[in-house]
Amino acid sequence: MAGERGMVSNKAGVERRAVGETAEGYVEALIAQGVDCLFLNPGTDTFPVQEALVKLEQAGRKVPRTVLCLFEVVALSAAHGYYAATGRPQAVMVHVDVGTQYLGAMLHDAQRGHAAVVITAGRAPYTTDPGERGARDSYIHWLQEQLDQHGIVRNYVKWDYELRRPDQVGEVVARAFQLAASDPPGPVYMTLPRENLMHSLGEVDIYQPDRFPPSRLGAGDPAALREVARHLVASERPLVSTYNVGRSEAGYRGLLRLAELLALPVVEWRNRANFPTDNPLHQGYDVGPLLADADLLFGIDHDFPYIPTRQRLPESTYVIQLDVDPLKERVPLWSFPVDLPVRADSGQALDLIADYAVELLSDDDRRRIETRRAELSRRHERLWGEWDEAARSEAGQVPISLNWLGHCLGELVDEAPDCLFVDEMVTSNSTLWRYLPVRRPGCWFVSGGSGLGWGLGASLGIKLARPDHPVIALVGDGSFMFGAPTAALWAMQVQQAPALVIVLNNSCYNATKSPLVASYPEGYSVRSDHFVGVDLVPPPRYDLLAQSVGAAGERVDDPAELPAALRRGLETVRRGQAMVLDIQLAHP
Ligand SMILES: Cc1ncc(C[n+]2csc(CCOP(=O)(O)OP(=O)(O)O)c2C)c(N)n1
Ligand SMILES: [Mg+2]
Repeated sequence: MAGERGMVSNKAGVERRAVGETAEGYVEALIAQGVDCLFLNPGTDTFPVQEALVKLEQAGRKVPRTVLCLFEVVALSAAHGYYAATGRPQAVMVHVDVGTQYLGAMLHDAQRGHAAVVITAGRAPYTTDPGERGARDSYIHWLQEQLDQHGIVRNYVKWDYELRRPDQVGEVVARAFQLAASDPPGPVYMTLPRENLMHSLGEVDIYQPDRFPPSRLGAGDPAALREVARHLVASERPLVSTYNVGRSEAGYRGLLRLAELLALPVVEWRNRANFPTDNPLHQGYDVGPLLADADLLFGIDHDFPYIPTRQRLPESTYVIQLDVDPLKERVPLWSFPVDLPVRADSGQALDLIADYAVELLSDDDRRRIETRRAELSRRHERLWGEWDEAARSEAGQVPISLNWLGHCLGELVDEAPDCLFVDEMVTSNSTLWRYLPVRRPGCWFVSGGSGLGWGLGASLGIKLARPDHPVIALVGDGSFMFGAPTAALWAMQVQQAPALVIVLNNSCYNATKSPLVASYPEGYSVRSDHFVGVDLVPPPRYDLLAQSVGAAGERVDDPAELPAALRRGLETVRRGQAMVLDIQLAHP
């Protein structure tokens, strides 16, 4: 039956397609999964797939767009960003063990950031039989075979598999996507030995994604949700602490409805756009002051609802954790007391909790809630007022103050509310959050892990996913360099997926310096004002680096020039050119 397309297989949920080699089957399986982008760094193991992409495209198939990434960090962070912006997993393809190694810290970010990504790597050919297509034909094929290539990533991925038989390709790819996207989402890894990729198949079974969908957590146990509602209604001094509720639009809207219904104060550590910053119930970014007095802590999609060595949870505070993974099963020690852990998709659970709460509210409850609403509103006004004043008083400061930068960025967003933000600001984050408004879901993206180098690639992926929105990356100078900027900016230019990259240039690894100062305030480094291993001095010329790949680059050191420079940056990316604005901040 070879030669016909879209034939019925003898297996349920499976369609048979005519293909030449297995590599074509792999591409057909990606097409069936609706993959838009293949983020690729190639090798002598991936060319059968590269050939298949061209062959199928010439046959009129709509194949995934190949995004050549000159460093694997860019490939994986871009796929992560794409998933974060769309909820749709993309494919990453890298070269055997060495390409896998270079995924490095981005794999940690995909794991901790719950990013569904399907990573494939080549695998050294098995055979030396000259009659076998794809067999070993270069010295590297001995060097790049490892005892356990998958062991490099097994700590971080949800599932891994080697394509053992060519005819499995459709089944294995479908399972990879299904498992990656199932709750809680995360990366998966598979290897494709070259002989298998170059094996003549004739036809391949393509598993239809609607018959093999990811499993979803849903709203969770209704009895537990009722219990949450009961505690929230009864609480005198509740506190919501969230990190990630805004990973879905429904989560953002669900929290907004519940918080407004019950006048719940919301403190966020902004991993996503979680809660509108102009809502009077938004209580800023420091959980400490309200936690000290809270009778109820409601953690929602939070990996660290407070830091026990810095912020004290009162003994009597009742703790609820509503989360896709409430006990953090892949974190070896996570010993926050949680009286009521609820495993649920907040995007569905919060609305139900609000429904239950409406049924429970008495007139007395409503009066108490209105008093709380007024108090929280006053606190909100005070916080935002203080921040605004700080920024204005530092307007003329040279080097440029973070508060002033935040203020100017905030004004830019007022003029361009369609901007999407990628945040790898490290120690500048909680200062700049004060000024950067969130007014709608889905406008803010953070890696969710601690592997630096994510921001530039993620910006590329988000821009590819949402071409109509300007993407602004806010990155520390150290983080900028970790992100393989030449590779990332080059890809933005080549793919016409530009971002405005704002480098928070304090010429320092402040995150490494500040704990040293705090822990050794009278130490040798402080007393001699001599610190090793933290200064990026003299700083590289990030603006010139951008220009070397055709992106624009500008250095900004005059605070009065800042608003105009930011506007030029936005205009530049709107015209289609990536741009780096290197903002000169004080050296900490
Ligand atoms: C891949 C990786 N290497 C090293 C670190 C350790 N680290 C954490 S923060 C930091 C410095 C970040 O510098 P920068 O981006 O300039 O932000 P700043 O600390 O100045 O705010 C380093 C090196 C890390 N998190 N990830
Ligand atoms: Mg820095």
